[in-house]
Order: sequence, then structure tokens, then C-alpha cells
Amino acid sequence: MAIKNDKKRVVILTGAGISAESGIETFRDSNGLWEKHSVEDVATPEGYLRDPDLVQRFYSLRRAQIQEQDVKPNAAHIAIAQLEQNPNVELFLVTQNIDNLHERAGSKQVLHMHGELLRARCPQSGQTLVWKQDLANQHLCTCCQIPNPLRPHVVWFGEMPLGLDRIYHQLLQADMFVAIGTSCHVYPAGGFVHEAASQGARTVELNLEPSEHQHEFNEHAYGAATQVVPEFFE
Ligand code: BJW
Repeated sequence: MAIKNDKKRVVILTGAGISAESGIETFRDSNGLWEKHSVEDVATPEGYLRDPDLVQRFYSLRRAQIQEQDVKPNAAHIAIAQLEQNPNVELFLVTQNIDNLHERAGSKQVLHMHGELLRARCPQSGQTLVWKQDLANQHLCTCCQIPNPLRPHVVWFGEMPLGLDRIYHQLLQADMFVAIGTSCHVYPAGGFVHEAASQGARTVELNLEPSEHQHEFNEHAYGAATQVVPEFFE
């Protein structure tokens, strides 16, 4: 195992389950987002080409949801932010979530591999900018002046997740890999445990229930994230 400056290298992968107790719906639990919306319609480039207004409305609703007053970081987000301050730990936090609850809990370094709800992207240049209410309906791109609506800065099925080079680099050097609140159903994130384990990292699953990759983890703690995450890192 690679240990730099005697610090433990910890890679944390979070998924929708960590934000569930903050009031944000997961995808695949009963009553989750994919029970109410068709994945093909709202989370694929083809769906966006077919009906961009439907997709913009879907993400506008979710933007409004994360900005509701009672949607706040919970004890699990806070425990991870505190871990970043631990001088014995070199933390790499990668999230599949597009909400901003890790940042609001105080995490300074967060890699959003599936994008960010509060950013928009020019489909021509790839430039991203902070989403503003009037931006979503704007039909002239501000960076390249091409008449194209800015799209949500999210990664849909069939698109390349963000920051993969950095993520795999970190996984190959990790002393410990912890997956929190994810079904591990979606690739490539679902395969990260395999990458980390292949280099001898200790692998831990913290989730409400066993994920599809439970057998690949050395250790497990099942329960609500607000319970098991602070307990694990205390
Ligand atoms: C709690 C809790 C509480 C609840 N406390 N826990 C066939 C085989 C293999 C792969 C493929 C295949 N066909 C296609 C693919 C690839 C495809 C894929 O994986 N498809 C699967 C359906 C099989 N993947 C892609 O297309 C990706 N790109 C890609 O592969 O590029 C090519 C490539 C090649 C080689 C290397 C690298 C890349 C892109 C995937 C994009 C995913 N996008 C979404 C939408 C993002 C925007 C948005 O949010 O709208 O990302 S889909 C959705 O799923 C979202 C999530 O980030 C992602 C993962 O979901 P997550 O977070 O795990 O949530 P859930 O709901 O599934 O699970 C929640 C968990 O929490 C559960 O386990 C609960 O028990 C638990 N929980 N309450 C603790 N209180």
C-alpha cells in the first residue's frame, strides 16, 4: 500500500443515499426519481435532443428542490468535511451526486463525476458557468455566440463521466476506499471498488442495505448514512 508522508490515503465515493436524509430523492429506491421519470427521456443525450424543454424542466425542478430551505447537509456530509481536516488523512472525495451538500457541509475538494446541478454548460465549447434562473432559457450562448441553449452540466447515460484520470490515479494509490449511499449500479463508479481492491486497499461499504457489489468489499456497515458514517469516521 502506498503511504505518503505517513498519511492514510482515503478515497470516498458518495451516491444519492448520503443526501436522502437531507430530503433529496435517490434514483432506484422505491418512490425514487426513476419510478417517476423515464431515464431515456430525462437522462440521455437522445432524450435531450428529442425534448430539451422537458429535460430543462426536470433539472429546474431539482434545482429548486436543493435550494429549499429545509434541504441542508446532514451528519454524514459533515463527518466527511471534518475528515478533510484530519492531518493524518489525505482525502480524495468523489461524488456521483449533482447536489452541493458536500460543499455546504464544508468540504473544500469535491470531484463531481456526474456534474453539478448549479452549473450550466455550452454544448459547443464545453465551457461551464454558474446556472442562473434566466440562463436555462437563454438561446444564445454567452461564450461562443452560437444560438444553442445551454444544457445542464450533468453526465447522462452514454456520456463520459468527469475527472476519470484523476479518480483512477487516486484509486490505484488508495489505502482505503469507502463507498457511501450508492447502489453501485452505474458504471464506471460501480467498478471503483474493484480498482481499489486490486491494489490492496481496505474497502468499506456504508449503505442502507447491501449493494450489488457487496461481496467485493472487505467491510460493511448497514444503516442510515447519518448514523453509520459519523460512527465509522469518529
Ligand atoms: C441510503 C439511504 C440512507 C438510501 N443512508 N444509504 C451494461 C453493463 C455495464 C455498463 C453499462 C451497460 N450499459 C451501459 C453501461 C454504462 C452506463 C451504465 O452504468 N448503465 C447502467 C444502467 C448499467 N454508464 C454510463 O453510461 C456512464 N458513462 C460511461 O460508461 O461512459 C463510458 C465509459 C467507458 C469506460 C470507462 C469509463 C466510461 C455515465 C453514467 C451517467 C449516470 N448519470 C446519472 C444521472 C446524472 C444526472 C442526474 O442526477 O440527473 O447519475 S444516473 C443516476 O445514477 C445518477 C447517479 O449519480 C447514478 C448512481 O446512482 P446512486 O447514487 O448509486 O443512487 P441509487 O438510487 O442507485 O442508490 C442509492 C443507494 O442509497 C441505495 O443503495 C440505497 O439503499 C441507499 N440509501 N437511503 C444510506 N438514508
